[in-house]
Amino acid sequence: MANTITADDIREQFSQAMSTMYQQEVPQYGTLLELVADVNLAVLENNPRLHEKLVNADELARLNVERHGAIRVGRPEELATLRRMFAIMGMFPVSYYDLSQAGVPVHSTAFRPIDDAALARNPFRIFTSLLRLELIEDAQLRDQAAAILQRRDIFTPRCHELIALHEQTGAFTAVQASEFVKEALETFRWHRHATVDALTYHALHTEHRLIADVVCFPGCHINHLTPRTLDIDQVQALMPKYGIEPKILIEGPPRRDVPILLRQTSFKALDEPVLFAGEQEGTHTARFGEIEQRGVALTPKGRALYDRLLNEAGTGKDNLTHQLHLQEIFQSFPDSEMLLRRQQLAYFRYRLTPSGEAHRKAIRPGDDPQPLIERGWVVAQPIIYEDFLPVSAAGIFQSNLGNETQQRSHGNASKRRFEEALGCEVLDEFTLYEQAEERSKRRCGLL
Ligand code: OOG
Ligand code: NI
Repeated sequence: MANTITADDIREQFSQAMSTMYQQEVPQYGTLLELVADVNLAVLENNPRLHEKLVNADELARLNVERHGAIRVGRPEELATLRRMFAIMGMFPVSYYDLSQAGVPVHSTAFRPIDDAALARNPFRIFTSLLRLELIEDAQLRDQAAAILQRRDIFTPRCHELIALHEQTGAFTAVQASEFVKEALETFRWHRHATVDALTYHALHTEHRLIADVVCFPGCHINHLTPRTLDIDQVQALMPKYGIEPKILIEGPPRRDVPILLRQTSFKALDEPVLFAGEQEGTHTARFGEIEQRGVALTPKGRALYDRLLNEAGTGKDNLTHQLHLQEIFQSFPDSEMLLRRQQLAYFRYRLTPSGEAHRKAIRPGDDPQPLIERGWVVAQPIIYEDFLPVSAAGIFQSNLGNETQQRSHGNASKRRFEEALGCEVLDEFTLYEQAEERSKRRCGLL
């Protein structure tokens, strides 16, 4: 079909529509976008080499575009329908995150593009959490929450139809795709009208703020969007000047020469007016804005080292002290691309240079890439981390739940139950990075 459009096109349209909607809904998010754009511009002005690198990688135009968002749902069927919806946009569930260990009664996955070309086109991801009603201890409240959730449909009737249509035909025309994006957007829209009365809201809220957020509204409102910054420390420092209150700590690894994994921070969720059933007025605090800065994806060995050092560092009371402390602890994490590669701590994408192409015949499968890199035949570029970090995610959740750390360590991660709800297994992130590295090595004749 000539007028068929691709999953990548649909994801691109969808992420733009989400951004526009969220800027209208949460004006402070628009301010955050301005701040991020200002800082990115300043970084590029001071760093012509980085500027050139981004131009060469075709990344400049999309620099200030959102990289991820997050939603929370209440019922297994909702999660399963989201899986089908996101598949149409080329987004698939990767990794399982158990947040219950951090006192947050959800478990999660991230829907994201998985192949190299799709990631390069638009890496937009949605961190998606499913409420674990079984962690509500009060049986009566648990049943009540389940009954409330049972009554809602977070998808429009037309959205259901379009998902089914795409599953039958395998494609959308441009017109169908636009209609699909418009209908899908409704699922993530904010609703000022709660579905419950103030009493029910407060009962659920007292059990856990997150439970009230998931259960008491007719949709699964997008709770934040996250653009990419080139200097997260700078954005964090400037937030107050822009009238934005940052969360206390930047999550993730410290600033380094070679960035690893993911650093994130956010502004605190805003108090927003709501109307409960019976027209009683109140407020609800759930929605915020976040920024991220990504680095190289780590191998299981690198990740184990990261987890160990992060655990050793603990958390701090203020960001500056925390970052200095992290930097000290992370001195034992090698900070050059060469060492990360040689010690197999991180994943890289290999490419032949023109002189490498000219000597292709001299390259044998199994050759050590290092001498070839030194000879200028091969270049190795870090593979960017595309996933999330459970400790960081817990920190983001908690900063928006009033910093309360209600320990609720049931510890029993239920990956299997999550996958049953989802309707498929989640993909393994390490396998995806390893395959990307192997593909690139094979193209060079190194494998
Ligand atoms: C999700 C929090 C986690 C991240 O970037 O780690 C997250 C939520 O608050 O629903 O978005
Ligand atoms: Ni996030």
